Amino acid sequence: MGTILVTGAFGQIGTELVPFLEKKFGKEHVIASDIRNVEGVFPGSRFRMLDVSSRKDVSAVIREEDVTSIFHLAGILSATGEKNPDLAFSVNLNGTYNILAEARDLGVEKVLIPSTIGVFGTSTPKKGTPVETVIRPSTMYGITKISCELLGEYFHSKFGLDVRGLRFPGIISYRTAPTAGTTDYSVEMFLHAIRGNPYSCYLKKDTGLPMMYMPDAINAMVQLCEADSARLTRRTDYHVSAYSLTPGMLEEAIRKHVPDFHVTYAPDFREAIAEQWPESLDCSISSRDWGFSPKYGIEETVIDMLENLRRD
Ligand code: AKB
Repeated sequence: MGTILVTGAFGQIGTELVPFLEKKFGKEHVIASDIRNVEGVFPGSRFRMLDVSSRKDVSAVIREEDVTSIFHLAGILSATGEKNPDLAFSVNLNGTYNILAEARDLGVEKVLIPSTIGVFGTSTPKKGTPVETVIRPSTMYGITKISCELLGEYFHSKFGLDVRGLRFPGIISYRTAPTAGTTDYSVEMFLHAIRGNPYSCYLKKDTGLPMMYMPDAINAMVQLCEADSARLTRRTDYHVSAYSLTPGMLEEAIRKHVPDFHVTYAPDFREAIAEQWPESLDCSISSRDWGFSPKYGIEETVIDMLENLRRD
């Protein structure tokens, strides 16, 4: 068993992936890293500060910690990317290049890079969007993430680096609230409901997006990582998603359990981002190649979210 490096460990996915990997492989085999340290999030874990946009720092961490696989989660999401495109370009594109190039040079065995539905644009078919389709993103997030997918394929075909990746939809989770994306409304809605507050949603009531619950997202990443390479017909763009959700559908599903919950709709700039993305994804290639099979539907997600938020 080697050493797994997780970049962007304090983000929405990282805060759940790190403990999952530690439980599966042992704390001594996992290194959480992020640009800043947040005390108390990973008690007793191995941690390194890491700015992925510095190639020197990426190289030092991989060498000094004898890293054998990398979950490269560090990235700037869609909403922040539109506010600060320079930062998105530097972290997403330069950061990913640094990870791939140092992984190649230092003999890392495997690199997993999450991508996103943000790679799609308005000319992409909206429903049951296939993996191979028109891809013309117009956000800095989308432009950098499709470039990262292509970089991953390049490092695989040219240098034999084992790079894998999946296109995530919006992810619903209760441990760490996301704060930088377009799909964050879903988690915000739960947090307001549980606190007994009304919620003002920044998307329209009927804007549909593909979504999934965090345990399915974590399982998907680990499953893809462990899949037999010979069975993989794609490299960096496997689709994963569990359902198509609008804010109105989520409001209704939550109201079944929190009858007084009230939502108003005041779309802002994130509505324009969401309107460029698909409503649902075709995930059949992921199911066929490595057994992707999400467990949580909308109702199961809502019940589990409310249970965990109430307990916490
Ligand atoms: C975002 O909204 O930016 C992310 C994503 C779908 O990639 N959650």
